[in-house]
Amino acid sequence: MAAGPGAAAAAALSGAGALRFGHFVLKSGRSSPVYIDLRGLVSHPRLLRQVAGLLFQAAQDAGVRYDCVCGVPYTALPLATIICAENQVPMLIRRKEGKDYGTKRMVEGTINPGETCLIIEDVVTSGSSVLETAEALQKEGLKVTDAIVLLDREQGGKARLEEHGIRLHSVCTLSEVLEILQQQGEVAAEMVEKVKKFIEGNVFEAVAQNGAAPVKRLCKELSFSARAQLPGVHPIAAKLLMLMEKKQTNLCLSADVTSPKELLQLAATLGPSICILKTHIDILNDFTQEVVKELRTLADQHEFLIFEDRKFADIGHTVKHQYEGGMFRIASWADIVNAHVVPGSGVVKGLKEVGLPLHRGCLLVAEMSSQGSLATGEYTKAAVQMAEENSDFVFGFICGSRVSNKPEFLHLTPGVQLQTGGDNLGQKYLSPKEVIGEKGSDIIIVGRGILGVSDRLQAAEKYRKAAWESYMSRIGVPAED
Ligand code: S5P
Repeated sequence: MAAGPGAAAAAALSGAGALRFGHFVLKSGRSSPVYIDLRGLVSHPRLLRQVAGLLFQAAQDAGVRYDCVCGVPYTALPLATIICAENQVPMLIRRKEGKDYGTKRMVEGTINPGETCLIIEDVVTSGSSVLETAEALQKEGLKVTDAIVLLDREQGGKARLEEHGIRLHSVCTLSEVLEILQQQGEVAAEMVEKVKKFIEGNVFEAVAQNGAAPVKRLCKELSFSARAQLPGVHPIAAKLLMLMEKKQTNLCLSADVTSPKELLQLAATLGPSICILKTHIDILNDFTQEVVKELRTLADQHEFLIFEDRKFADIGHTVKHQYEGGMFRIASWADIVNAHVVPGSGVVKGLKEVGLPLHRGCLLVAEMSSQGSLATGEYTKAAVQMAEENSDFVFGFICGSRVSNKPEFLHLTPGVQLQTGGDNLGQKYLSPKEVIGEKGSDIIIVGRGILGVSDRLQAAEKYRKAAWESYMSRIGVPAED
Protein backbone atom coordinates (compact mmCIF):
# COMPACT_ATOMS: atom_id res chain seq x y z
CA MET A 1 0.00 0.00 0.00
CA ALA A 2 1.25 3.55 -0.74
CA ALA A 3 2.67 5.49 2.21
CA GLY A 4 1.40 8.71 3.88
CA PRO A 5 -1.95 9.63 5.45
CA GLY A 6 -3.30 10.98 2.11
CA ALA A 7 -2.67 7.67 0.36
CA ALA A 8 -4.10 5.72 3.28
CA ALA A 9 -7.20 7.92 3.24
CA ALA A 10 -7.59 7.51 -0.53
CA ALA A 11 -7.30 3.74 -0.14
CA ALA A 12 -9.89 3.72 2.64
CA LEU A 13 -12.27 5.92 0.64
CA SER A 14 -12.11 3.76 -2.43
CA GLY A 15 -12.15 0.56 -0.35
CA ALA A 16 -15.43 1.64 1.28
CA GLY A 17 -16.91 2.70 -2.06
CA ALA A 18 -17.26 6.22 -0.69
CA LEU A 19 -16.17 8.05 -3.84
CA ARG A 20 -18.19 7.91 -7.02
CA PHE A 21 -17.51 9.71 -10.27
CA GLY A 22 -20.02 10.47 -13.01
CA HIS A 23 -23.04 12.77 -13.08
CA PHE A 24 -24.94 13.34 -9.85
CA VAL A 25 -27.65 15.77 -8.79
CA LEU A 26 -26.87 16.96 -5.27
CA LYS A 27 -29.42 17.74 -2.56
CA SER A 28 -28.98 21.42 -3.43
CA GLY A 29 -30.20 20.72 -6.98
CA ARG A 30 -26.76 21.27 -8.53
CA SER A 31 -25.11 18.65 -10.62
CA SER A 32 -21.70 17.39 -9.62
CA PRO A 33 -19.14 15.05 -11.24
CA VAL A 34 -18.24 13.56 -7.86
CA TYR A 35 -20.31 12.10 -5.06
CA ILE A 36 -18.80 11.39 -1.65
CA ASP A 37 -20.65 9.36 0.93
CA LEU A 38 -18.92 7.73 3.86
CA ARG A 39 -22.01 6.30 5.48
CA GLY A 40 -21.11 2.84 4.20
CA LEU A 41 -17.81 2.89 6.09
CA VAL A 42 -19.47 1.18 9.08
CA SER A 43 -19.75 -1.99 7.01
CA HIS A 44 -15.95 -2.15 6.71
CA PRO A 45 -14.68 -2.53 10.31
CA ARG A 46 -11.02 -2.65 9.34
CA LEU A 47 -11.29 0.55 7.28
CA LEU A 48 -13.42 2.19 9.97
CA ARG A 49 -10.71 1.60 12.53
CA GLN A 50 -8.03 2.73 10.11
CA VAL A 51 -9.84 6.01 9.37
CA ALA A 52 -10.34 6.64 13.11
CA GLY A 53 -6.58 6.11 13.53
CA LEU A 54 -5.82 8.60 10.75
CA LEU A 55 -8.06 11.21 12.38
CA PHE A 56 -6.50 10.72 15.79
CA GLN A 57 -3.00 10.92 14.30
CA ALA A 58 -3.91 14.15 12.46
CA ALA A 59 -4.91 15.71 15.80
CA GLN A 60 -1.64 14.53 17.38
CA ASP A 61 0.44 15.85 14.43
CA ALA A 62 -1.26 19.24 14.66
CA GLY A 63 -0.53 19.38 18.41
CA VAL A 64 -4.20 19.97 19.23
CA ARG A 65 -5.07 20.06 22.95
CA TYR A 66 -8.52 18.89 23.96
CA ASP A 67 -10.42 17.40 26.88
CA CYS A 68 -13.19 15.58 25.05
CA VAL A 69 -14.29 14.62 21.54
CA CYS A 70 -17.57 15.03 19.68
CA GLY A 71 -18.36 13.57 16.26
CA VAL A 72 -20.63 15.45 13.85
CA PRO A 73 -23.77 13.30 13.55
CA TYR A 74 -24.15 10.76 12.08
CA THR A 75 -21.29 9.44 9.95
CA ALA A 76 -18.55 10.66 12.28
CA LEU A 77 -20.19 9.19 15.41
CA PRO A 78 -18.62 5.73 15.13
CA LEU A 79 -15.27 7.33 14.25
CA ALA A 80 -15.36 9.48 17.39
CA THR A 81 -16.39 6.43 19.40
CA ILE A 82 -13.36 4.44 18.27
CA ILE A 83 -10.99 7.36 18.89
CA CYS A 84 -12.37 7.84 22.39
CA ALA A 85 -12.48 4.15 23.32
CA GLU A 86 -8.98 3.42 22.07
CA ASN A 87 -7.36 6.51 23.55
CA GLN A 88 -9.33 6.84 26.77
CA VAL A 89 -10.84 10.21 25.89
CA PRO A 90 -14.32 11.18 27.19
CA MET A 91 -16.84 11.55 24.42
CA LEU A 92 -19.90 13.76 23.89
CA ILE A 93 -22.80 13.10 21.54
CA ARG A 94 -24.64 15.89 19.83
CA ARG A 95 -28.32 15.24 19.15
CA LYS A 96 -29.44 16.02 15.67
CA GLU A 97 -33.19 15.53 15.94
CA GLY A 98 -34.82 18.89 15.33
CA LYS A 99 -38.37 17.97 16.27
CA ASP A 100 -38.38 19.04 19.88
CA TYR A 101 -36.08 22.02 19.73
CA GLY A 102 -35.53 23.49 23.12
CA THR A 103 -37.15 20.75 25.12
CA LYS A 104 -34.47 18.08 24.90
CA ARG A 105 -30.80 18.09 25.83
CA MET A 106 -28.86 18.76 22.66
CA VAL A 107 -25.58 17.29 23.95
CA GLU A 108 -25.30 13.99 25.83
CA GLY A 109 -22.44 13.03 28.16
CA THR A 110 -20.75 14.79 31.06
CA ILE A 111 -20.30 18.45 30.20
CA ASN A 112 -17.64 20.37 32.10
CA PRO A 113 -18.07 24.01 31.03
CA GLY A 114 -14.77 25.65 30.13
CA GLU A 115 -13.27 22.45 28.73
CA THR A 116 -12.19 22.18 25.11
CA CYS A 117 -13.99 19.77 22.81
CA LEU A 118 -12.43 18.48 19.59
CA ILE A 119 -14.83 18.00 16.67
CA ILE A 120 -14.49 14.99 14.36
CA GLU A 121 -16.05 14.99 10.88
CA ASP A 122 -15.82 12.79 7.79
CA VAL A 123 -16.16 15.35 4.98
CA VAL A 124 -16.22 19.14 5.05
CA THR A 125 -17.69 21.16 2.18
CA SER A 126 -18.98 24.55 3.35
CA GLY A 127 -18.26 23.86 7.03
CA SER A 128 -21.94 24.22 8.05
CA SER A 129 -22.26 20.86 9.81
CA VAL A 130 -19.11 21.44 11.87
CA LEU A 131 -20.37 24.92 12.73
CA GLU A 132 -23.75 23.61 13.84
CA THR A 133 -22.07 21.08 16.13
CA ALA A 134 -19.68 23.76 17.43
CA GLU A 135 -22.63 26.03 18.21
CA ALA A 136 -24.40 23.27 20.15
CA LEU A 137 -21.24 22.60 22.19
CA GLN A 138 -20.56 26.29 22.77
CA LYS A 139 -24.12 26.74 24.04
CA GLU A 140 -23.21 24.24 26.77
CA GLY A 141 -20.19 26.34 27.76
CA LEU A 142 -17.56 24.26 25.97
CA LYS A 143 -14.72 25.71 23.92
CA VAL A 144 -14.23 24.59 20.31
CA THR A 145 -10.87 25.50 18.80
CA ASP A 146 -10.13 22.68 16.35
CA ALA A 147 -11.86 20.20 14.09
CA ILE A 148 -10.37 17.16 12.38
CA VAL A 149 -11.78 15.97 9.08
CA LEU A 150 -10.89 13.04 6.89
CA LEU A 151 -11.59 14.78 3.59
CA ASP A 152 -11.66 18.51 2.88
CA ARG A 153 -13.55 19.15 -0.36
CA GLU A 154 -11.79 22.53 -0.59
CA GLN A 155 -15.00 24.43 -1.18
CA GLY A 156 -14.54 27.17 1.39
CA GLY A 157 -15.16 25.21 4.62
CA LYS A 158 -11.70 25.81 6.06
CA ALA A 159 -11.86 29.60 5.63
CA ARG A 160 -15.43 29.74 6.92
CA LEU A 161 -14.52 27.80 10.07
CA GLU A 162 -11.47 29.98 10.58
CA GLU A 163 -13.77 33.03 10.58
CA HIS A 164 -15.48 31.39 13.54
CA GLY A 165 -12.24 30.71 15.37
CA ILE A 166 -12.06 27.01 14.49
CA ARG A 167 -8.91 25.55 12.89
CA LEU A 168 -9.67 22.76 10.43
CA HIS A 169 -7.10 19.98 10.06
CA SER A 170 -7.70 17.52 7.26
CA VAL A 171 -6.14 14.11 6.72
CA CYS A 172 -6.39 14.80 2.99
CA THR A 173 -8.00 17.11 0.46
CA LEU A 174 -10.14 16.09 -2.49
CA SER A 175 -7.46 17.18 -4.98
CA GLU A 176 -4.82 15.06 -3.17
CA VAL A 177 -7.11 12.05 -3.27
CA LEU A 178 -7.79 12.65 -6.97
CA GLU A 179 -4.08 12.82 -7.75
CA ILE A 180 -3.40 9.61 -5.86
CA LEU A 181 -6.25 7.77 -7.54
CA GLN A 182 -5.13 9.07 -10.92
CA GLN A 183 -1.57 7.84 -10.31
CA GLN A 184 -2.97 4.47 -9.38
CA GLY A 185 -5.00 4.42 -12.57
CA GLU A 186 -8.32 4.34 -10.72
CA VAL A 187 -9.60 7.62 -12.20
CA ALA A 188 -9.02 9.05 -15.68
CA ALA A 189 -7.14 12.35 -16.04
CA GLU A 190 -10.18 13.83 -17.79
CA MET A 191 -12.40 13.17 -14.78
CA VAL A 192 -9.77 14.63 -12.44
CA GLU A 193 -9.82 17.87 -14.46
CA LYS A 194 -13.59 17.93 -14.46
CA VAL A 195 -13.78 17.53 -10.69
CA LYS A 196 -11.10 20.17 -10.11
CA LYS A 197 -13.03 22.63 -12.28
CA PHE A 198 -16.20 21.82 -10.38
CA ILE A 199 -14.49 22.47 -7.03
CA GLU A 200 -13.09 25.81 -8.23
CA GLY A 201 -16.47 26.97 -9.48
CA ASN A 202 -18.33 25.93 -6.35
CA VAL A 203 -16.62 27.59 -3.44
CA PHE A 204 -18.91 28.61 -0.62
CA GLU A 205 -18.43 32.00 0.92
CA ALA A 206 -19.88 33.28 4.14
CA VAL A 207 -22.85 35.65 3.94
CA ALA A 208 -23.57 38.20 6.64
CA GLN A 209 -25.35 36.38 9.44
CA ASN A 210 -27.77 38.04 11.79
CA GLY A 211 -27.38 35.54 14.57
CA ALA A 212 -29.73 33.07 12.89
CA ALA A 213 -29.02 29.85 11.05
CA PRO A 214 -25.65 29.71 9.31
CA VAL A 215 -26.29 30.87 5.79
CA LYS A 216 -24.33 29.80 2.82
CA ARG A 217 -24.05 31.09 -0.66
CA LEU A 218 -22.34 29.79 -3.72
CA CYS A 219 -20.04 32.17 -5.57
CA LYS A 220 -21.64 31.16 -8.81
CA GLU A 221 -25.36 31.69 -8.53
CA LEU A 222 -28.01 30.11 -10.67
CA SER A 223 -30.22 32.53 -12.58
CA PHE A 224 -33.95 32.65 -11.86
CA SER A 225 -34.70 30.87 -15.13
CA ALA A 226 -32.15 28.13 -14.38
CA ARG A 227 -33.75 27.64 -10.96
CA ALA A 228 -37.16 27.34 -12.63
CA GLN A 229 -35.89 24.25 -14.42
CA LEU A 230 -34.42 22.42 -11.46
CA PRO A 231 -35.82 18.94 -10.95
CA GLY A 232 -38.36 18.93 -8.15
CA VAL A 233 -38.98 22.67 -8.17
CA HIS A 234 -42.53 23.54 -7.06
CA PRO A 235 -44.80 24.45 -10.03
CA ILE A 236 -45.70 27.84 -8.48
CA ALA A 237 -42.00 28.58 -7.88
CA ALA A 238 -41.23 27.59 -11.49
CA LYS A 239 -44.01 29.83 -12.82
CA LEU A 240 -42.88 32.71 -10.62
CA LEU A 241 -39.19 32.37 -11.50
CA MET A 242 -40.00 32.31 -15.22
CA LEU A 243 -42.22 35.36 -15.12
CA MET A 244 -39.61 37.19 -13.01
CA GLU A 245 -37.00 36.56 -15.67
CA LYS A 246 -39.39 37.45 -18.49
CA LYS A 247 -40.61 40.71 -16.90
CA GLN A 248 -37.24 41.45 -15.27
CA THR A 249 -38.79 42.05 -11.92
CA ASN A 250 -38.23 40.68 -8.43
CA LEU A 251 -40.55 43.22 -6.85
CA CYS A 252 -43.59 42.17 -4.83
CA LEU A 253 -46.03 45.00 -4.19
CA SER A 254 -47.57 44.94 -0.73
CA ALA A 255 -50.92 46.44 -1.74
CA ASP A 256 -51.95 47.46 1.77
CA VAL A 257 -54.90 49.67 0.83
CA THR A 258 -58.39 49.57 2.29
CA SER A 259 -60.47 50.49 -0.75
CA PRO A 260 -61.24 47.80 -3.35
CA LYS A 261 -61.19 50.41 -6.11
CA GLU A 262 -57.69 51.53 -5.13
CA LEU A 263 -56.53 47.92 -4.95
CA LEU A 264 -57.69 47.24 -8.49
CA GLN A 265 -56.22 50.51 -9.75
CA LEU A 266 -52.89 49.57 -8.25
CA ALA A 267 -53.01 46.13 -9.88
CA ALA A 268 -53.83 47.67 -13.25
CA THR A 269 -51.12 50.34 -13.22
CA LEU A 270 -48.31 48.57 -11.38
CA GLY A 271 -49.05 45.09 -12.77
CA PRO A 272 -46.35 45.22 -15.48
CA SER A 273 -43.67 46.19 -12.90
CA ILE A 274 -44.27 43.46 -10.35
CA CYS A 275 -43.96 39.68 -10.06
CA ILE A 276 -46.36 39.36 -7.10
CA LEU A 277 -49.17 41.44 -5.69
CA LYS A 278 -49.54 40.83 -1.97
CA THR A 279 -52.88 41.42 -0.32
CA HIS A 280 -54.21 41.67 3.22
CA ILE A 281 -57.72 40.96 2.03
CA ASP A 282 -59.22 41.44 5.51
CA ILE A 283 -58.25 45.12 5.57
CA LEU A 284 -60.56 45.93 2.64
CA ASN A 285 -63.49 47.92 3.99
CA ASP A 286 -65.80 46.60 1.32
CA PHE A 287 -65.00 43.05 0.32
CA THR A 288 -66.92 41.18 -2.36
CA GLN A 289 -65.98 38.15 -4.42
CA GLU A 290 -66.25 40.46 -7.43
CA VAL A 291 -63.09 42.29 -6.26
CA VAL A 292 -60.94 39.18 -6.21
CA LYS A 293 -62.43 38.03 -9.50
CA GLU A 294 -61.30 41.28 -11.12
CA LEU A 295 -57.96 41.06 -9.38
CA ARG A 296 -57.48 37.55 -10.81
CA THR A 297 -58.22 38.85 -14.32
CA LEU A 298 -55.62 41.60 -13.89
CA ALA A 299 -53.10 39.07 -12.55
CA ASP A 300 -53.53 36.87 -15.60
CA GLN A 301 -53.42 39.84 -17.95
CA HIS A 302 -50.23 41.35 -16.49
CA GLU A 303 -48.66 38.05 -15.45
CA PHE A 304 -48.19 38.46 -11.74
CA LEU A 305 -49.11 36.09 -8.92
CA ILE A 306 -51.46 36.91 -6.05
CA PHE A 307 -50.17 36.34 -2.54
CA GLU A 308 -52.64 36.62 0.34
CA ASP A 309 -50.50 37.51 3.35
CA ARG A 310 -52.83 35.71 5.78
CA LYS A 311 -50.06 34.27 8.00
CA PHE A 312 -52.08 31.25 9.15
CA ALA A 313 -51.09 30.26 12.67
CA ASP A 314 -53.58 27.76 14.08
CA ILE A 315 -54.03 24.00 14.23
CA GLY A 316 -54.42 22.16 10.91
CA HIS A 317 -58.17 21.63 11.24
CA THR A 318 -58.85 25.33 11.80
CA VAL A 319 -56.55 26.72 9.10
CA LYS A 320 -58.13 24.38 6.56
CA HIS A 321 -61.46 26.16 7.05
CA GLN A 322 -59.83 29.59 7.18
CA TYR A 323 -58.06 28.93 3.89
CA GLU A 324 -60.92 27.31 2.02
CA GLY A 325 -64.08 28.91 3.36
CA GLY A 326 -65.42 31.91 5.20
CA MET A 327 -66.37 35.03 3.29
CA PHE A 328 -62.94 35.36 1.63
CA ARG A 329 -62.50 31.84 0.17
CA ILE A 330 -58.78 32.58 -0.11
CA ALA A 331 -57.82 29.28 -1.74
CA SER A 332 -60.09 29.99 -4.70
CA TRP A 333 -58.13 33.06 -5.86
CA ALA A 334 -54.71 33.35 -4.13
CA ASP A 335 -51.79 31.58 -5.83
CA ILE A 336 -49.73 31.91 -2.66
CA VAL A 337 -50.43 32.06 1.05
CA ASN A 338 -48.12 32.00 4.05
CA ALA A 339 -48.05 30.44 7.50
CA HIS A 340 -46.30 30.79 10.82
CA VAL A 341 -44.53 27.63 11.99
CA VAL A 342 -45.38 28.14 15.66
CA PRO A 343 -48.19 25.51 15.69
CA GLY A 344 -45.84 22.82 14.32
CA SER A 345 -46.21 21.00 11.00
CA GLY A 346 -49.99 20.51 11.41
CA VAL A 347 -50.58 24.01 10.08
CA VAL A 348 -48.86 23.14 6.80
CA LYS A 349 -50.56 19.76 6.59
CA GLY A 350 -53.98 21.38 7.03
CA LEU A 351 -53.31 24.03 4.39
CA LYS A 352 -51.87 21.43 2.07
CA GLU A 353 -55.10 19.41 2.06
CA VAL A 354 -56.85 22.40 0.53
CA GLY A 355 -54.04 23.95 -1.51
CA LEU A 356 -52.41 20.96 -3.15
CA PRO A 357 -55.36 19.89 -5.34
CA LEU A 358 -55.70 23.53 -6.46
CA HIS A 359 -51.96 23.73 -7.35
CA ARG A 360 -51.34 26.51 -4.83
CA GLY A 361 -48.09 27.23 -3.02
CA CYS A 362 -47.15 28.29 0.49
CA LEU A 363 -44.38 30.32 2.12
CA LEU A 364 -43.29 29.87 5.73
CA VAL A 365 -42.48 32.83 7.96
CA ALA A 366 -38.90 32.02 8.97
CA GLU A 367 -37.92 35.51 10.12
CA MET A 368 -39.75 38.81 10.58
CA SER A 369 -38.73 42.36 9.84
CA SER A 370 -40.11 43.81 13.05
CA GLN A 371 -38.09 44.96 16.05
CA GLY A 372 -37.67 42.25 18.69
CA SER A 373 -39.04 39.44 16.48
CA LEU A 374 -38.82 36.03 18.17
CA ALA A 375 -38.45 34.23 14.84
CA THR A 376 -34.68 33.73 15.04
CA GLY A 377 -32.08 30.99 15.61
CA GLU A 378 -33.61 27.57 16.28
CA TYR A 379 -37.08 28.81 15.30
CA THR A 380 -35.79 29.84 11.88
CA LYS A 381 -34.02 26.51 11.49
CA ALA A 382 -37.23 24.67 12.38
CA ALA A 383 -39.07 26.66 9.69
CA VAL A 384 -36.47 25.61 7.11
CA GLN A 385 -36.79 21.99 8.16
CA MET A 386 -40.58 22.16 7.93
CA ALA A 387 -40.31 23.60 4.42
CA GLU A 388 -37.95 20.81 3.37
CA GLU A 389 -40.34 18.19 4.74
CA ASN A 390 -43.29 19.71 2.86
CA SER A 391 -41.67 20.85 -0.37
CA ASP A 392 -44.63 19.57 -2.41
CA PHE A 393 -46.54 22.59 -1.06
CA VAL A 394 -44.01 24.96 0.52
CA PHE A 395 -41.69 26.69 -1.95
CA GLY A 396 -40.04 29.40 0.09
CA PHE A 397 -39.81 31.76 3.01
CA ILE A 398 -40.67 35.14 4.36
CA CYS A 399 -37.32 36.09 5.85
CA GLY A 400 -34.75 38.82 6.27
CA SER A 401 -31.91 36.95 4.64
CA ARG A 402 -31.25 33.68 2.85
CA VAL A 403 -32.10 30.90 5.26
CA SER A 404 -31.74 27.89 2.93
CA ASN A 405 -29.13 27.23 0.26
CA LYS A 406 -31.47 25.05 -1.75
CA PRO A 407 -32.00 26.98 -4.99
CA GLU A 408 -35.51 25.60 -5.45
CA PHE A 409 -36.65 27.64 -2.43
CA LEU A 410 -37.49 31.32 -2.89
CA HIS A 411 -36.73 33.98 -0.31
CA LEU A 412 -39.10 36.96 0.00
CA THR A 413 -38.12 39.86 2.21
CA PRO A 414 -40.40 42.58 3.62
CA GLY A 415 -39.21 45.67 5.47
CA VAL A 416 -37.72 47.28 2.36
CA GLN A 417 -37.42 50.98 1.51
CA LEU A 418 -34.90 52.99 -0.44
CA GLN A 419 -34.58 55.14 2.67
CA THR A 420 -33.58 52.75 5.44
CA GLY A 421 -34.79 53.18 9.02
CA GLY A 422 -38.19 52.19 10.38
CA ASP A 423 -41.68 53.30 11.40
CA ASN A 424 -42.97 54.10 14.89
CA LEU A 425 -44.55 50.64 15.32
CA GLY A 426 -41.43 48.51 15.13
CA GLN A 427 -41.06 48.01 11.37
CA LYS A 428 -37.40 48.04 10.27
CA TYR A 429 -36.26 48.83 6.73
CA LEU A 430 -33.29 47.77 4.64
CA SER A 431 -32.56 48.89 1.07
CA PRO A 432 -33.21 46.66 -2.00
CA LYS A 433 -29.44 46.41 -2.52
CA GLU A 434 -28.81 45.20 1.02
CA VAL A 435 -31.64 42.67 0.85
CA ILE A 436 -30.89 41.17 -2.58
CA GLY A 437 -27.15 41.82 -2.89
CA GLU A 438 -25.96 41.26 0.66
CA LYS A 439 -28.59 39.21 2.47
CA GLY A 440 -29.04 36.88 -0.49
CA SER A 441 -32.84 37.18 -0.72
CA ASP A 442 -34.68 36.84 -4.06
CA ILE A 443 -37.72 39.12 -3.92
CA ILE A 444 -38.31 42.43 -2.15
CA ILE A 445 -41.73 43.15 -0.65
CA VAL A 446 -42.50 46.86 -0.68
CA GLY A 447 -45.59 48.59 0.68
CA ARG A 448 -45.33 52.14 1.94
CA GLY A 449 -42.11 52.81 0.01
CA ILE A 450 -44.36 52.81 -3.07
CA LEU A 451 -47.82 53.54 -1.67
CA GLY A 452 -46.67 56.63 0.20
CA VAL A 453 -45.43 58.37 -2.94
CA SER A 454 -47.65 60.41 -5.27
CA ASP A 455 -46.31 58.82 -8.48
CA ARG A 456 -46.63 55.18 -7.49
CA LEU A 457 -45.67 53.79 -10.88
CA GLN A 458 -42.45 55.76 -10.93
CA ALA A 459 -41.67 54.62 -7.38
CA ALA A 460 -42.41 50.98 -8.24
CA GLU A 461 -40.07 51.22 -11.22
CA LYS A 462 -37.33 52.61 -8.97
CA TYR A 463 -37.67 49.65 -6.60
CA ARG A 464 -37.92 47.17 -9.47
CA LYS A 465 -34.72 48.48 -11.05
CA ALA A 466 -32.79 48.59 -7.78
CA ALA A 467 -33.75 45.02 -6.87
CA TRP A 468 -33.21 43.67 -10.39
CA GLU A 469 -29.78 45.26 -10.73
CA SER A 470 -28.74 43.79 -7.37
CA TYR A 471 -29.86 40.36 -8.56
CA MET A 472 -28.00 40.76 -11.86
CA SER A 473 -24.77 41.74 -10.16
CA ARG A 474 -25.20 38.84 -7.73
CA ILE A 475 -25.29 36.36 -10.58
CA GLY A 476 -22.35 38.11 -12.22
CA VAL A 477 -24.05 40.11 -14.97
CA PRO A 478 -22.76 43.71 -15.05
CA ALA A 479 -25.38 46.49 -14.87
CA GLU A 480 -26.29 48.20 -18.14
CA ASP A 481 -26.05 51.98 -18.15
O1 S5P B 1 -41.86 40.15 8.82
C1 S5P B 1 -42.70 40.66 8.12
C2 S5P B 1 -43.56 39.87 7.33
C3 S5P B 1 -44.46 40.51 6.49
S1 S5P B 1 -45.36 39.54 5.39
N1 S5P B 1 -42.80 42.01 8.03
C4 S5P B 1 -43.71 42.63 7.23
O2 S5P B 1 -43.71 43.87 7.19
N2 S5P B 1 -44.59 41.87 6.47
C5 S5P B 1 -45.62 42.52 5.63
O3 S5P B 1 -44.97 43.27 4.61
C6 S5P B 1 -46.53 43.51 6.37
O4 S5P B 1 -47.70 42.87 6.83
C7 S5P B 1 -46.84 44.53 5.31
O5 S5P B 1 -47.95 44.12 4.55
C8 S5P B 1 -45.62 44.53 4.39
C9 S5P B 1 -44.64 45.62 4.65
O6 S5P B 1 -45.20 46.88 4.38
P1 S5P B 1 -44.32 48.24 4.39
O7 S5P B 1 -45.33 49.32 4.15
O8 S5P B 1 -43.65 48.37 5.73
O9 S5P B 1 -43.34 48.11 3.24
